[in-house]
Amino acid sequence: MNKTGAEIIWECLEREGVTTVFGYPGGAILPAYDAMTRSSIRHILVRHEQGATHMADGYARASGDVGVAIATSGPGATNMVTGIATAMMDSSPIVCITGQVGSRLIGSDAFQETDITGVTLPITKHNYLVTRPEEVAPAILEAFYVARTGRPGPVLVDITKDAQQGSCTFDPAAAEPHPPGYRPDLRAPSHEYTEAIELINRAERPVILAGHGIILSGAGDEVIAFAERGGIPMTTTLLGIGSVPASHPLNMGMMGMHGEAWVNHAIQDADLLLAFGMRFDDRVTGNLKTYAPTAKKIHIEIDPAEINKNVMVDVALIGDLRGVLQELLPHVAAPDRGEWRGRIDALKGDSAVRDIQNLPDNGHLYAAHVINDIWRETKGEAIVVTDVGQHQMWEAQYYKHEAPRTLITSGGLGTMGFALPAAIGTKVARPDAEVWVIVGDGGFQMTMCELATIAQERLDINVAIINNGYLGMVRQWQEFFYDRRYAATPLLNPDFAKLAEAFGLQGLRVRSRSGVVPAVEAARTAGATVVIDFQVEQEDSVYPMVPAGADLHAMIRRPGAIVESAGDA
Ligand SMILES: Cc1cc2nc3c(=O)[nH]c(=O)nc-3n(C[C@H](O)[C@H](O)[C@H](O)COP(=O)(O)OP(=O)(O)OC[C@H]3O[C@@H](n4cnc5c(N)ncnc54)[C@H](O)[C@@H]3O)c2cc1C
Ligand SMILES: Cc1ncc(C[n+]2csc(CCOP(=O)(O)OP(=O)(O)O)c2C)c(N)n1
Ligand SMILES: [Mg+2]
Repeated sequence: MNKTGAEIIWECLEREGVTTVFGYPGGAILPAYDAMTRSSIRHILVRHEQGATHMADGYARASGDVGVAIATSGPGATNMVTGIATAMMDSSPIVCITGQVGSRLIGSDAFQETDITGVTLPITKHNYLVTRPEEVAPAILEAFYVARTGRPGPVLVDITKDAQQGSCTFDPAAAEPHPPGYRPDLRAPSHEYTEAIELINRAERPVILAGHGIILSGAGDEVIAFAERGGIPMTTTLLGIGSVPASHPLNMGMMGMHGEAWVNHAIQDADLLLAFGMRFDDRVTGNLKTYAPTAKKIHIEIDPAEINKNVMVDVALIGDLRGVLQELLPHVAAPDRGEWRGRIDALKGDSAVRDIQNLPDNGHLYAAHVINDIWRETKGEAIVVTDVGQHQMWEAQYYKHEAPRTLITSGGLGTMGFALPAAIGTKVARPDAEVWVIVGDGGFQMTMCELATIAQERLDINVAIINNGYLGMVRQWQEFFYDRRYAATPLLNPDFAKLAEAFGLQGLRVRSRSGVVPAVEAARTAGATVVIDFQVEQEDSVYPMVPAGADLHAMIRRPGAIVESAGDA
């Protein structure tokens, strides 16, 4: 059947099961927008193309499906760059479709021409420049295949205006994806399995490092079975939070720069690290020279490029985590590792049961209180989308996630401005879920224009602004490492509650601890978006903290233990 390139775009999206796209129109993508009027797909008009990419990313992280963002050429496409890089760093599957100037104008500095495939080459898993209508279907179908298979990631398809306007016969069957040289299904040789099993069964002090790959692979049950069988304690990365329930007795909490103190000590004392779908980020390892010095390391990972990249490992099992664990599981022995777990418990001391809510109200409102209250009120069942900074770390410490895909956060790129748009994508993917945004006063102002998108789409999202009057995480570094010279970190903020009202949304302001629960309840029952401005302690810091590049066990501890999150080991 004869169709225009523009029509083929929507046919292919429908074929891939896409129901919603996030986008912003402009000249070079106009033919596609015109054809959209004949498609069943819902289009959400964003207020900035960065927002579209974070929405697609949030959609992907919340659902496990591919998220889709659309923009015009030039500034529309370049506005997507931060969102694409964010998705790339965190292995999130999105497809971005951009309009491009007419193929005969390419290279002429035409109006709104940017070489976006050149710009995004290092931050996409793959990208395509499509100049003919015949290439539209193969490129889009292949883009989805590449985005979702193997290690997921962002793929960009740049389509010239004439390729959208021209027609060709459309045969989806002929357009089946065959990317040359792409091998998402590599497997480790069997001797690596034998060596892994020997190391596992011999280990006296093993620790499982539970990463984002568990969520991407859907391997939570296998990881729990593995841990329970071997009596092996687990710790999660930031992006691994939710991969195994926070309440599982073998789950020790988060590792790394702002992880639990006892976890970092356990890693440094371990004789075996089992890295499950995690990539040894520098926030996780600290100084590589002194990282887990006594531990053998087994890395289970889908992307061979990650093996021996940061940490040299003894055994590497390449493949999809779930499949690899299913093969290993029957061979995992169950020696008594009670002594090892007891040693870790001793490191926790009283702090493991400390309950910040029961500390006397000293007139100060701490971010930790707000987040802990949100956790209690939502019974840990909400999907929380965080921005980047101190509030992000406090969320990781104080909101206990029980299920995968319930914490959505930018880990690798640490993109401020991520939360609000990513929450929109999350809510669209999971309309029945309760969605909370936890965002700093700084990051909120980077993408707060998307409140208009929320209003236009009548979405019900709860927004908690942790307003400390500072670019808090940077202020903390200035406090610790730059003699408290607060260069360019104090913020003069707008009235966030009034701002929400200007968008037609409800705004609340909370300054005291007693005001937290009523505001949270009001937001939960409003049936529409409520923005709460929580005015918290301005100069609080996140503890413990491993200074960048320091040894993992060399943590800075809270001077006076008021609301410390980790142990006093
Ligand atoms: C302010 C700030 C502070 C931070 N502090 C910390 C901290 O204290 N602790 C911490 O942990 N992080 C912290 N982070 C986050 C950190 O930067 C990294 O993003 C995070 O550690 C990465 O976690 P990950 O390796 O599990 O996930 P990813 O980076 O997403 O890596 C996942 C890995 O799994 C692999 N994979 C994907 N699919 C599969 C599959 N099917 N099977 C097998 N493998 C698969 C991928 O190839 C990849 O190597 C911080 C970030 C910020 C912004
Ligand atoms: C786009 C972007 N610019 C700069 C930074 C560097 N940075 C990391 S945390 C932070 C401060 C965040 O402040 P705020 O949003 O108020 O959150 P808080 O730390 O106060 O909770 C900054 C500037 C970043 N991560 N992202
Ligand atoms: Mg702040």
